Amino acid sequence: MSTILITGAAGGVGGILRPRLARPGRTLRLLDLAEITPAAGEEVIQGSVTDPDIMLEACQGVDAVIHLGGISGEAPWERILDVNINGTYTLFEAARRAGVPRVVFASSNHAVGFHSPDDFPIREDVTALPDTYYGVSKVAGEALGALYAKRYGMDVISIRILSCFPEPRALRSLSTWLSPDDAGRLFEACLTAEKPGYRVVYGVSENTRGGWVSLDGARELGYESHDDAEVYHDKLVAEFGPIDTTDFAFKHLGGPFCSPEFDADN
Ligand code: 15L
Repeated sequence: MSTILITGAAGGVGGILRPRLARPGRTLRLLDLAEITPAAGEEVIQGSVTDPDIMLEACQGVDAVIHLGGISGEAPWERILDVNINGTYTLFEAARRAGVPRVVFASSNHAVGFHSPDDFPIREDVTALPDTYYGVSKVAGEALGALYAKRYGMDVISIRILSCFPEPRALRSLSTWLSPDDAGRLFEACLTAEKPGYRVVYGVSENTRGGWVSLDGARELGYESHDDAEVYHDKLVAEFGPIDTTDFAFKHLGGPFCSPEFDADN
């Protein structure tokens, strides 16, 4: 019997993971500001990751937390600071106080988004080069994870997710797509790997046009990709035109997030 708390469960990645992490005898406790209709094996807490009382209640009796909660793109600094950085601190502190042994943190490629193709495949231990305030919040979340792992002995895995959507959405995602089923396999590996300690891994499928980031860390945890964005190649080229690797989207790992014009409205 195990209970897994998923914060931000009403979001895109939450919706992808819920059916894929459901198991007999496992409870998925779903937390979000938005209303969620629970399926079998699920329970719901409506509230904010920034609320210490709600987070402490949500962490009671939990075997692992998947922390997806927060703003999933660029936003004004004050909002990023409150929701993503303070919210992630609040989650880790509540998990520690409730004795939760493991946290899987949804970090992002945008924590290291300014690395360029010269650095490909980007390794798990590269210098943080965030491309946005959002990316800074993911660096901060990874740092909090390291602190809580080393100081309090929690197992913490930060997954630098590339592009996790039902289907690849742009030419860049032919290289960066994390398919829904591969996401399920990766998060399950992070939940079940024995004594991982503190780890940083990348979350991406084994795409034909991939190789932008290392998959060594994820594979060490038992992840195996079965999917490849290439099956969407013709559809995307028909929609967006031929791939031009001199385009800005291909200059850095973080793609459009690296543009000085990229802001909260993008
Ligand atoms: C992310 O971190 C975002 O949450 C997601 O919406 C995508 O923009 C993704 O990165 C990406 O880089 O494709």
